[in-house]
Amino acid sequence: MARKMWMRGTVAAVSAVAMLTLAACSSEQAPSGSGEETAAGGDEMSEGDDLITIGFSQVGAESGWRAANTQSIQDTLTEENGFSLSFSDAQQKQENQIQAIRSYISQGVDVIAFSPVVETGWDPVLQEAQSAGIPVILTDRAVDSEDDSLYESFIGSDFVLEGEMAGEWAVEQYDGEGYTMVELQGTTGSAPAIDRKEGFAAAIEGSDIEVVDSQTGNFTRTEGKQVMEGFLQKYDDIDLVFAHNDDMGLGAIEAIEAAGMVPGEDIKIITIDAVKDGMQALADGKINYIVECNPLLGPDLAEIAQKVIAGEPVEKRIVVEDLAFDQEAAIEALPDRQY
Ligand code: GYE
Repeated sequence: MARKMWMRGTVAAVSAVAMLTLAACSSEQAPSGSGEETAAGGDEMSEGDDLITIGFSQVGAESGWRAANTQSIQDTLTEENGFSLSFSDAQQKQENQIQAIRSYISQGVDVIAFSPVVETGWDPVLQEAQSAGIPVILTDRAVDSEDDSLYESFIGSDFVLEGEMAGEWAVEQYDGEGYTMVELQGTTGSAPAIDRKEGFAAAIEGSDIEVVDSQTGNFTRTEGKQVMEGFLQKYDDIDLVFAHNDDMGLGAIEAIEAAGMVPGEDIKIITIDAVKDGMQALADGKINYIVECNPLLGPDLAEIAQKVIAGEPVEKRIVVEDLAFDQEAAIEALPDRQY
């Protein structure tokens, strides 16, 4: 954790470098005669000018994971740590995110960060940010773009690996039983839905687990429940559910119980995230296995933003490491769980 601590003094120094760089840039581009003004402005830098202004466009508030992620970002990008944060919630809509990013560009923030709701369709707005000279940092979800110069860094988990870990455990536990499985997918077109599906499918290939249906529950508890209700009406022999996040798994538990069956026994459940409610359900035996997805991305984002502003090189991809839990491990981990 020491690596992720920073002090006010460091931030002030970093920002001073950034201000000087900016002053240098603007006096280069400014028409002759205006250089003085820039220099004078630099000398009169007030306390507030030390802060790195950052615009963050969040996906939404669809899950426990997202709540923990938002909290981490808001708790870290504080004035105390050298940031002035503008935060917006896109309610799971790409057009809202594009609008938020455009408004951060016109405000002229120092850095834009966002967690892209879906993978595709970002190039035009990222090019606008690039033309305005505003660096972009991606957190949590990736974009599918040919041009990786459009962002500085992408901080987040390896979702294919998460899907593989879930699938490998399913094979270890259930191969040979002729299980019938249904899948609750995350938001259509989002990186975690695409990658987790792919990783899981690859891991169960060659086993006798048969995926009979797969539909989106949009990463929410309500939609996870609705989709599971539909599955239960359609199929009377479901043995296993793979839900792309805890919340949809928790919705599935409600549907299974309402249908008079015992989740975790009659129908086994594997999910991803390992947020508190999911871990509690795992400890209670209602979920059978959870692969973690760490939502605490605030400290890494702060560190990368500071480096980018200071002109220091940053890694293009920062992979967040995830664990996995069975019932026993969940019982052990729960008391100290931060989210
Ligand atoms: O798993 C899910 C959330 O993008 C990793 O989004 C994130 C996913 C997370 O809604 O709960």
